[in-house]
Amino acid sequence: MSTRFTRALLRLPGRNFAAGISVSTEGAPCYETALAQHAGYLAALQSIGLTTQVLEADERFPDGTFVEDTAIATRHGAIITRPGADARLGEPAAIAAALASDFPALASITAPGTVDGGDICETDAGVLIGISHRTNEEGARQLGAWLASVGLASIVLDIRGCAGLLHLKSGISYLGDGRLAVAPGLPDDPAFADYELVTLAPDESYAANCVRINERVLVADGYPRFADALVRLGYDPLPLPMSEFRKMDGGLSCLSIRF
Ligand code: CIR
Repeated sequence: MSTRFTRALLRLPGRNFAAGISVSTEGAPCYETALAQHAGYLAALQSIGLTTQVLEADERFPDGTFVEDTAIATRHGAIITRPGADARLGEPAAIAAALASDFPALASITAPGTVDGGDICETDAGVLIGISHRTNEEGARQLGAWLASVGLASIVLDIRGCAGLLHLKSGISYLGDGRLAVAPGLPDDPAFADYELVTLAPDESYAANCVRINERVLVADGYPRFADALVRLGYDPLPLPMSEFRKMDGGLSCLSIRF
């Protein structure tokens, strides 16, 4: 199952976290609050029973805490990405080193392909790949070929026309049980046809980036209608404060690589 995990890899935010890429108009994040929120996120993963590894911050990469963009770990192996933002191209090296013992046959995306892990959504049926302003068609092609080689079907969606959506998973998350949480305004793509959609209210769309891990669903704190909807569907949401990461266009899934 694509929602069962035993381990997670994280990286601490650095002191220059606020120098990362952001189009948010919510102001600069506070480093100390970001650290505290990151610690809460780590504790949540540990409370679910995951074994965690936390890398030190590397101030060459202010966005380095968003580790999800640098590698895609699937139930059939892992691949190192080539991030679509030039400033982030150096991030995967440390992640590859950290994952090497768990994934001895690590593959990688090569130039001119670009892929951000945030554009990749694994479900029980396969993998959704978003073409975005970070993940290009060549990156999606390389990734699809690698996924096929490890036995995973994939389907590509173009989200470049979706205003305000940095990554595919900024707007959708797999909840397990054939269900996707979906932000309103996403195109009615045939890729979603086989899923039951749980559509969020427009003013709660940030919470569409949630993470099902075993019996829990990590959700951003402060989005009560979505949390209630999850409870009604039988899920056990675990709300976490995310304000400082949201200011840097990041969500819950970005802060870890789960496998
Ligand atoms: C960036 O723009 O690359 C970072 N500031 C945010 C990355 C968020 N990652 C994600 O949604 N997977």
